Amino acid sequence: MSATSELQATIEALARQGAGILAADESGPTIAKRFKAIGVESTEENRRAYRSAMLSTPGLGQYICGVILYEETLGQRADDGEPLPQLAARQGIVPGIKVDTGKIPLALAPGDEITQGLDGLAQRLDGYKQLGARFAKWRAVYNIAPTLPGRAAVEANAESLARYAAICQAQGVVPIVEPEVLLDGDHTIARCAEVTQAVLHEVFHALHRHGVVLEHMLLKPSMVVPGKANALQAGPEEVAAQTLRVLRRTVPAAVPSINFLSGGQSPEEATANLQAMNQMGPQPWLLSFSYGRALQDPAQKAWQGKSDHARDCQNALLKRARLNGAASVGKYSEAMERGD
Ligand code: 5MM
Repeated sequence: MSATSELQATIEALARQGAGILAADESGPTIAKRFKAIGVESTEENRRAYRSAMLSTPGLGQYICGVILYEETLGQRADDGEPLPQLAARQGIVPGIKVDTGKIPLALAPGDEITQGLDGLAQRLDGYKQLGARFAKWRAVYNIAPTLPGRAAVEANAESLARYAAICQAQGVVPIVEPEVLLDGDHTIARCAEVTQAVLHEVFHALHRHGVVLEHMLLKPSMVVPGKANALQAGPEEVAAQTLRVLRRTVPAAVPSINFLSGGQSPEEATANLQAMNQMGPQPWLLSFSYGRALQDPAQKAWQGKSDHARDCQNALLKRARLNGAASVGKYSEAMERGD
């Protein structure tokens, strides 16, 4: 198959109405933090057991079209020996892989960060493809403060995102481009809108410079929200209106699907915000989810590291997947929270 046909087939599977992406690509330190919160030690076996339980959830493929895995998970197996990427694919869930290697401080730009991982990326993608990965993800992070993010950080991260996306497409791997504007701080929603708009402008300029085919990529942005330390928080209608205004100004209609990250919103908030956006009339792109915490938090609380809680863990995950699937087509209502 040519790289173009591979990209087309993968994008069709990922831009599926009523479904979204499960972000299960927590790196070592992040999954250790999540496990610590439920009193579980982050051993390789615990990580395998948990991620295997999630991917074995009966019926998950109805609402989840793709899963972003961490490198370790790509090589792990379910209890019956089936490789986890194969288990996902059998459920109708396309396996993907986080390919950035994390962020570091941007030199000479205090408070700004840059994401690494471009060296040897083409070769790594070859290996990941052999293990079943068909799409990839790279996350750039932007802190908001009165003077942040600086121009250099906005430009450098856009350039890295675009180079990553171009390398992926050359290898027949669909890139998810994830510019995350963090919600830490006491800034207003207007300031978040200003920063998000500047970031997305720069990202799409860079994608154009590098010849990235917009039809064969997904965007994973943060929603436009006030800083979490701001006393004036925003409801779903305001979040939806502000987010859509920024997206309509910056994201070309050729991008098939926008899959939001949850960024620290509660599971219910993330679902309600997505629902509000999908209620605001037709948009040029699908508006769906690629949540990590907003899908997994209730599942982790139910699991508690105990194998006899695997079914509760799966039920909790399936519930959030189903509700977000409904929100991605504007059919979620708060009353659905009370169902099983
Ligand atoms: C699942 O978390 C992902 C990995 O984070 P680290 O590399 O920091 O360990 C993260 O990239 C995730 O895909 C996105 O931030 C979306 O997750 P949330 O929890 O924000 O929805």
